[in-house]
Amino acid sequence: MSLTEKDKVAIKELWKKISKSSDTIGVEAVSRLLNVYPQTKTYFTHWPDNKPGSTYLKAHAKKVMGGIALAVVNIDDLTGGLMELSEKHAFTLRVDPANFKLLNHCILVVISMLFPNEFSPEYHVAFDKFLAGVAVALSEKYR
Ligand code: HEG
Repeated sequence: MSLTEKDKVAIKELWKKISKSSDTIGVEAVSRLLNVYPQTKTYFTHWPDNKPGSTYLKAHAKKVMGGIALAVVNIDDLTGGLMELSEKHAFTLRVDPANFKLLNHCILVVISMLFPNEFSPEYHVAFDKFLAGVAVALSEKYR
């Protein structure tokens, strides 16, 4: 499922509108991930606090959204652009790649919640496809 030129334009346009709220999107999405899919909490047991106000959660959310920003920049080569991150998640962090889809879902929910007017059906479809591509790219090094 590759991104069309039209998808790429939509993704970049949407990112331009929402990236200034990147920190908020990240904290909301990661908090939701831990609450809605509590099994994901097993990866963060080394944090003294995993509540939405947690500095650990905030710092992690910032890194995750930095990864999304990196993916937008590397939209023409997600696999190459996210290679290092994929390696890290596969071999150092040992995150089950099924979890990427769970976080993607939370990110979409949060964008629609924070940007009810901007997040059109066209942007929604394109960004959903983009996040699926990010998940595939992050899963690349597992095989
Ligand atoms: Mg991952 C660290 C990006 C999903 C678990 N994640 C990181 C880091 C980045 C990142 C940039 C910092 C890496 C470093 O230290 O160099 N993560 C990232 C993206 C996505 C994602 C872009 C999906 C869009 N991560 C994800 C999911 C889980 C997870 C779904 C588990 C449920 N990530 C994870 C853990 C760490 C990172 C456990 C280390 C956190 C820490 O030590 O505090």
